[in-house]
Amino acid sequence: MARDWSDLFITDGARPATIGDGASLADEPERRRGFFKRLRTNLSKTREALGAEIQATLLEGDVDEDTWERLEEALIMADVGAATTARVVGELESEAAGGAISGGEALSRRLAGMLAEIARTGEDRIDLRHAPTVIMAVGVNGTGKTTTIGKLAWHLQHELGLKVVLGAADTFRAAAVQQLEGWARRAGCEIVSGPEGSDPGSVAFEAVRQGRELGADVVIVDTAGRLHTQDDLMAELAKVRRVIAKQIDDAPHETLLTVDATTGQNGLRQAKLFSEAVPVDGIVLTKLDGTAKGGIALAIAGELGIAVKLIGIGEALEDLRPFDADDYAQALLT
Ligand SMILES: Nc1nc2c(ncn2[C@@H]2O[C@H](COP(=O)(O)OP(=O)(O)OP(=O)(O)O)[C@@H](O)[C@H]2O)c(=O)[nH]1
Ligand SMILES: [Mg+2]
Repeated sequence: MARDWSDLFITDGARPATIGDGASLADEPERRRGFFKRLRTNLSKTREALGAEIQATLLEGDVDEDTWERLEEALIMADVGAATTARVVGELESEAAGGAISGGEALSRRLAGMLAEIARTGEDRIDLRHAPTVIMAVGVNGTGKTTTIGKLAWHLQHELGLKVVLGAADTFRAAAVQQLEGWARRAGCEIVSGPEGSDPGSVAFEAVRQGRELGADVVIVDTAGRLHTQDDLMAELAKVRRVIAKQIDDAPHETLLTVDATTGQNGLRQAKLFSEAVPVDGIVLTKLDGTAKGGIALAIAGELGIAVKLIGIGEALEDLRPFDADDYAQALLT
């Protein structure tokens, strides 16, 4: 069953789980099941791109030369990426040749297992055992950084009982600060901001300073959107990190890159270039609702070895969830 918020975060002990909106912990399995259903619905376009081909292959029963070609095409169509596709199909083919897989159903099961294995790469949790843990959100314009931070803050405060401070280091647009202020009000947490056009590093510095002073558990720093090809702006991210490290040596502890799933292979390129500019610890894959390119999670995990930690399947608070590799693979195929 889907991973829960408490599975995503490493904390140092029991915290009061004060689920908001009057829900109780007993409702949690129901909520998780509900999310899986919605994940499946939201991945329907990707599943159609992938599934029709695979289903046709499976119905035929026999696994032959055609099977591999069709499977390869289907995975590429779903934006799984050339390298990861070649790896998956190559492995399946050799397992089939060795007699380990026979028939469509066994192939489908093995494929689901393999996709889940690829998606489950590296450290897929977020360590919150620092005082405070500093999380920084980076990514291309409009990919969902601010929204993700807002939702994350809400879940940390209300479900894990943690104290959060937000840093509005997107000083590029005044509206960006207002947007984050709205989320801070909703989550009930403090926010640190500076005037429009001020130095993002100094806002980040001040946010971490105040986080320490207030005894916050987590400080989340928002940054302005930037293209992965804008070298000067990418260098600015490294600078913001250095300024944060002046407050806490090993901070930021977690750098999350938001990737818009609808951009497909471009998302892989974004992840590659961002991770060359700053260490990226995890991916937030947003807008999985309504895209046929949902296989991009596999391309990023398979080719770059960066774990997808969170997924967004809509704009509402409950639409952000910890990523679950098994659920994802299952929802892609069946
Ligand atoms: N459908 C859908 N929309 C989303 C999701 N995540 C974010 N959005 C929407 O995407 C739009 C952009 O989100 P923001 O959070 O402002 O993106 P950002 O990366 O902070 O943008 P900049 O600060 O301009 O770089 C908003 O309208 C969000 O509501 C998602 O998972 N699904
Ligand atoms: Mg933003």
